[in-house]
Amino acid sequence: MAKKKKIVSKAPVRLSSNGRGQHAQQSPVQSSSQRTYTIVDNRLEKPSFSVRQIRKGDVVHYEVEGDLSAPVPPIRESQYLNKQQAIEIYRYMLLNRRMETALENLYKQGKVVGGVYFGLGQEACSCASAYALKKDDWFAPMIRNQGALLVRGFRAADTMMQYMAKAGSPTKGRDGTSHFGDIGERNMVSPISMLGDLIPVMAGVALGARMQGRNIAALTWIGDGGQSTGVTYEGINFAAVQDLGLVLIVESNLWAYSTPSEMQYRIKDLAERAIAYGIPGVIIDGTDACQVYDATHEACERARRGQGPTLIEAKMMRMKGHAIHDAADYVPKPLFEYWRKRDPIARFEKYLLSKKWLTSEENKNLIADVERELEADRDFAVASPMPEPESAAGGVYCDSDCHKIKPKYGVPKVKAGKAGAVKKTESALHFK
Ligand SMILES: Cc1ncc(C[n+]2csc(CCOP(=O)(O)OP(=O)(O)O)c2C)c(N)n1
Ligand SMILES: [Mg+2]
Repeated sequence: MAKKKKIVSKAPVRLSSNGRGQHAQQSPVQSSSQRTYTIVDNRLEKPSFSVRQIRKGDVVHYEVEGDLSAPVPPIRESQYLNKQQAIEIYRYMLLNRRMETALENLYKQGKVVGGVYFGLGQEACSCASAYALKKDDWFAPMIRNQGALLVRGFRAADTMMQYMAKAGSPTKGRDGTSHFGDIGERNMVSPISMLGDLIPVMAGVALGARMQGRNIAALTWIGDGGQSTGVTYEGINFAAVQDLGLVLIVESNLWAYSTPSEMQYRIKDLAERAIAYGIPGVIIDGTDACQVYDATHEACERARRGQGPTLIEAKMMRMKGHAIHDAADYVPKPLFEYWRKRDPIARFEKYLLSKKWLTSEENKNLIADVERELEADRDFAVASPMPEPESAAGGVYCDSDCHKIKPKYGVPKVKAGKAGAVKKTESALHFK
């Protein structure tokens, strides 16, 4: 029998702009029918490395290849943030980090019921994006966005009590992690664990607002792994054809559980997916608070003008395991070292100091103030009671007169017509 010839792919490998290895497409034939698309890339550096899976028998590990020696880029000047806003974002980022450190300690003391999720290295992505929202906008956080809750008015004590299942927690002790919302005051849709499912829900929130005659921004986040789910496609596509104000931040943090992004998708950058939806796509450095704020602010403004959704890809790295149970031993150590140098808080602190928006004395006071707030919140959360057993039969959101949920804005006020700038006589839904 003829021996089978081993086929070796000679396709050239190109490095994507977050360093992911990728087989280049066949060289494009230049012709007048060639289409070109633009993805805005606001980053001041484009990392060039990729993660490769090495298999030895049944054992698999990952290695990183490429240039990991590049100097840390400066923070990009914001076109919109003033001194006071920038300092506020910095404070939220600090609070976000300290709160998660405290949660890790509470877990180790056996006070947490269940696991703990962290957004280490992603504080700029969570806090600076939520900061771009206005009062009437809506948001739906995922597990890495505990900082966004702080920006929207939750206290660190709320999240801590939630993890400890205390009676005073947002779910009155009925959930140990993040499954709570606030449709009354903070316009927050509860996280949904099924990855991607928040996207059509947030498109629906934007549609609901339009039916009331208003356009709003509806912000949510999705991981680089989660964005591959079918419902993500359906949700963005619906928002795109209806010009709904969905602002989707893809948290491109290089890992989904223990799977590197190289093994999750084949395109160069996830922002490119925007091309297929027919909406704007933007790449930003997710460790640069100014870039995060500016891109989200612009996307929110577009949303409020009724011009439809925007997809923002924030490049960064998940600096811990998936949750507290995961030591992330599979992540090549040099990757941690590379991204630790790009710590979003240290970078922003340096930026504020060098811009003289903060003196080192003011910085010291601000950090001490955050620590004081955090410690008070932690002590309050730890001392607060567990729920009474008999309360288990009660509702999560309703104390009495259970479960009548009143519509927040009333019934639809607009009728058939086109989307975009909404007038009383126009339709919320536009049919083509
Ligand atoms: C539809 C669906 N599939 C699988 C899971 C299990 N799951 C939860 S988180 C996770 C990894 C998510 O990775 P990514 O989206 O990159 O977010 P990251 O954890 O990196 O922030 C998986 C597979 C899920 N919750 N929902
Ligand atoms: Mg991920």
